[in-house]
Amino acid sequence: MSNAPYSDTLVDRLACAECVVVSTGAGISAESGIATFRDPGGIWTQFKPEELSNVDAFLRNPNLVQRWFVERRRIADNAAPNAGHRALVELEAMVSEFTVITQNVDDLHCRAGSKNIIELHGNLTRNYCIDCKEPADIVDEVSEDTLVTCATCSGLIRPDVVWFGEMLPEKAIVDAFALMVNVDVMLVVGTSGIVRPAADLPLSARSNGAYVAEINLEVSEIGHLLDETVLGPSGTVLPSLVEAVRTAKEALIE
Ligand code: BV8
Ligand code: ZN
Repeated sequence: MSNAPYSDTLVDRLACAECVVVSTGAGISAESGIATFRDPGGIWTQFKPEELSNVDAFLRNPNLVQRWFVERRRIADNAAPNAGHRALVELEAMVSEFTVITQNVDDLHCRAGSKNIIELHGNLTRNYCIDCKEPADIVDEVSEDTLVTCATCSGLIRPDVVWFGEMLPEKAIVDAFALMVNVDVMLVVGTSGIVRPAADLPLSARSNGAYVAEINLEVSEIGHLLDETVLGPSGTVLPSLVEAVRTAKEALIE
């Protein structure tokens, strides 16, 4: 057994897998400098989800929520994909059926070059009008005494992200659960496993016979229900794991 933080089983299962799914949360972007939600200093520790990421909060104080999302998009735009995001691009090239399912709204998987992405909670780079649903251009600045409104109907502009209490995009959640039927190996990277229905996906995969391993700094809320917890930062663990899978795949061919 090497001194790697992951098991030989995980490497072998990934090397032989036809269908691999990687589900990611805020933790995979932490090493890009984007604060997570629930870690000390995380986004929510400054605000409560009910304060900002829900429709009532937005209608109650649209300027605050618009300013908060413009700030979060600025942070995401100034961040770069890290070695963890890039390792998933390499893994995608090695596996016949590969999908990243992300809870993140920072667009970093797309910018890293991942091709097959399901965005469960939307994307900060898109905005729309709450009344006519027209897509709206992003704005770089919202001052305290203005509101960003729709050029077509003057409705309020909101980010295209899923707020608490809102349904996830229908196609995203249907496609995600459909993948859980035949997935061979699922990696769950950098998520506390608290937010549903995203946290139900790995459990569904496991009940269908997949090998499910999480990569996290600690055991998540669902870690005890998975096959393996790999402890370590995803920006270090993922590149090492993908290299080990590449070596194992080469050995299979020899
Ligand atoms: C819905 C976009 C249904 C906005 C977000 C049961 C079923 C259905 C719903 C519910 C349910 N129980 C409760 C609910 C309600 C709610 C929910 O889940 N609440 C939680 C808090 C209990 N769910 C919803 O409201 C969902 N809607 O299901 O509607 C419905 C039914 C009928 C009618 C109407 C509706 C919508 C949920 C989506 C909310 N939107 N984001 C925004 O960004 O502002 S959620 C938000 O949290 C982000 O998307 C984020 O990704 C997500 C989850 O957090 P994590 O990604 O896990 O991040 P976190 O900080 O928590 O954890 C980071 C982890 O990384 C940690 O474990 C840490 O150890 C690790 N880490 C840190 N650094 C590293 C690392 N790991 C590796 N390497 C590192 N370097
Ligand atoms: Zn409009």
